[in-house]
Amino acid sequence: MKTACTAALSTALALVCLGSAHANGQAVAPLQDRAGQVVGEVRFTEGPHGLLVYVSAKGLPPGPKGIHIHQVGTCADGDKGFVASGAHLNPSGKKHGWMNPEGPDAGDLPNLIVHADGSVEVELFTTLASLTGQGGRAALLDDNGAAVVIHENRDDHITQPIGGAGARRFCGVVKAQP
Ligand SMILES: [Cu+2]
Repeated sequence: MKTACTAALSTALALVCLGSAHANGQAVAPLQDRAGQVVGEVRFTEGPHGLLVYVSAKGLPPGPKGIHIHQVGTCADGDKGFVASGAHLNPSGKKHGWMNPEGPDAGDLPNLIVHADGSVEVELFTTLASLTGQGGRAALLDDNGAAVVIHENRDDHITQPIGGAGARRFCGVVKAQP
């Protein structure tokens, strides 16, 4: 993409090229457990109307698990349960929950359903977030970054502040991909 864009910059295609580079932005969040072991990853791809969110992880208890985008880009406090990643990404101050009339907040995502072997692989989509503010959507790569957090329990999509999803089990700092 970068090579094609550089070549196109001197042509009338430059604007088209820049638009498409913007739309194809990517970021990755390597997931770690509380002991700092890498247990999977989350990949974000910017689209014209939202973010594709690819999740791959292992070592989780089977069943539904809440997953959210949290507002601070740190996972350095695994020993304390990743509380430093803060609350959900929520610049517009909405209530938590896809099923909440006053929600959802911009960090909300559907639950993961973990297989009996502890693994999960899924592609999600959110129209509420962006990498750098595209479409006026909440930005992951803002001044304090963002982290993806996978919780211990199911998110009921309505209870405040996190749908009863419980402790923070896995965490990944979102980093822009060149
Ligand atoms: Cu959360």
